[in-house]
Amino acid sequence: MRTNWLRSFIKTLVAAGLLAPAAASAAPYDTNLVLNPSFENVDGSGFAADWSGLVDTYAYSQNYTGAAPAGSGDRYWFGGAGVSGQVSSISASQAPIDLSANAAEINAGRVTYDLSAFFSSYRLQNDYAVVTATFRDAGNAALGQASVGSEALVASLPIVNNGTYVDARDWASDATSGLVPAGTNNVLIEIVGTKSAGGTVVDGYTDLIDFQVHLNPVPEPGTLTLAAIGGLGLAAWRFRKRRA
Ligand SMILES: [Ca+2]
Ligand SMILES: [Ca+2]
Repeated sequence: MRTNWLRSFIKTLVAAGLLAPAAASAAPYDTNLVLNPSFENVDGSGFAADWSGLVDTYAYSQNYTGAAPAGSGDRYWFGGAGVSGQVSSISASQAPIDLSANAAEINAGRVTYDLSAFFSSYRLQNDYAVVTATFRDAGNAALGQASVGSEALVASLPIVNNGTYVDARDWASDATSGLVPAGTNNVLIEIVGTKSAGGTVVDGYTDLIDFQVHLNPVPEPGTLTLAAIGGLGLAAWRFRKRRA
């Protein structure tokens, strides 16, 4: 009974405009929107929180790679068990980043993104990870995609002696940026790790995944007007000079 009374009271307040119904809050600009982006939040088995699909991580202390990137903590995503003798891929993703409350700025063409991550692999195997951001509309249909990481990137990584292996792979970052497509409602972040036919485990290593959106300023009409006036003045001066 008490709950019913409270519910009708809240309804009355909403109807009277005294209480706004809960609305999605805008995603913050200039901050990493990926949850557990460094895979440091793990359970006792090394499974990364906030990710679904393949959630296995390795510790840098296992010494499978070159030196850890700055600020990368203790762990990274590695890919997981594959199938011996076969090319195989494995993936992880997380709950989509909600940009529905940023729609006005996105549709005005004022929102850009940055996507970056670090990558490495197991020795000379060239297993690799790709991190993808898919821009989706309110019905979750893809409007566009951005990705970092590739087989070519991993193959180009320096080979170093890390004290355990003479042929360990270094880490390197990859980054891309662009305009958030008009109509974007949410962004799905996904990792796909792929291994070649050699080996068994998928060793497409990635860490420090970073996806940010940035709000660009509206051009100031005052500045444009002054520039236009300046340009007109110059044109008039040139015209006079030519006639003189
Ligand atoms: Ca990490
Ligand atoms: Ca492998």
